[in-house]
Order: sequence, then structure tokens, then C-alpha cells
Amino acid sequence: MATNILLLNGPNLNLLGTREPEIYGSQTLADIERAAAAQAGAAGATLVSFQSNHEGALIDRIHAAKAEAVDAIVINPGGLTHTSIALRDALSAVAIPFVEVHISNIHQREEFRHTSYLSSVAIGVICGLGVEGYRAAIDFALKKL
Ligand code: CA2
Repeated sequence: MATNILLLNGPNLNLLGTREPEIYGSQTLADIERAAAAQAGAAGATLVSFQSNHEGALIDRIHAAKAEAVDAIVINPGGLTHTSIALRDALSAVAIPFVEVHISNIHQREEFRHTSYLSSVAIGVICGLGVEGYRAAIDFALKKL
């Protein structure tokens, strides 16, 4: 149902495909963004991608999404997942439904990764499916949001 999707990636996800492939796989962020746009396009929807290493830039992008009539957000907040009340507040403020994605299974990792400030205001959370999680989240947004 979503015709206008925003794919957001947070800090360090621009490094995908360049290191730690045992945790994050070998696809680059550009690969993921290209596949996401194609997936949305095949369903007659549009998908715009944005990555930043800066919390404020992500928050500004979320605010802009409201004016752009974005129907759904798919976000991997990176390490901000575990620290950012401000990112949670931005997502709550715009009231755009969002799916939280983590490439790794954060619950199998260090204890500090087990808590997310976003999950309780997300429509749903996908973690541990590798980069396939983005595809699943976009599929859900296209069909249900
Ligand atoms: O599993 C995920 O997707 C995470 O959101 C990734 C974050 C991490 O802080 C979260 O706990 C879980 C880290 C992103 C760092 O991405 C890199 C990618 C390639 C190489 C190095 C870092």
C-alpha cells in the first residue's frame, strides 16, 4: 500500500561490504539501496534512500519526510538504536509508520545492543536476517502500510 518509502541508514552503515563481512555480509550499501529501489519500483512505488553518520542529519531527514508525504520508513539506526532518545522522538513526532531493521541479531551480541529506544514505537522489528531484512521490511511496507 505504501507508495512512497524512505530507507534510512545510520552511522557506519556506509562501511557495509568493506569490513566485518562475518557480521554484516558482503553487500555494499549502494547494492542494498539499488535493490530496494528496484523492489519498490516493481510494485509501482518509489523509494528514496538516505544514510548519515550524524544524528541531527537523520532527524532533519525524518522531519522532511512528513512534508514529502512519505508513507512508511524503513530504518537501520545503527548504533543510535541503543542511545538515541532524540531519534525516537523524531520518529514519534512525524507519526510515519516505520520498521526497524538490524542486519545482525542484536540479541545474540553484547548486552548493550539488547536495548533499542526505537522498538516500542516501531510497527515491527527485523533483526538477524542479514541484508535480507531490508527486503522483508520493504515488502511489509509495500503490502501493509
Ligand atoms: O545489526 C545491525 O544492523 C546494527 O544496527 C549495526 C550497527 C550496530 O551498532 C547495531 O548494534 C546493530 C553498526 C553498524 C556498523 O556497520 C558496519 C558495517 C560494516 C563494517 C563495519 C561497521
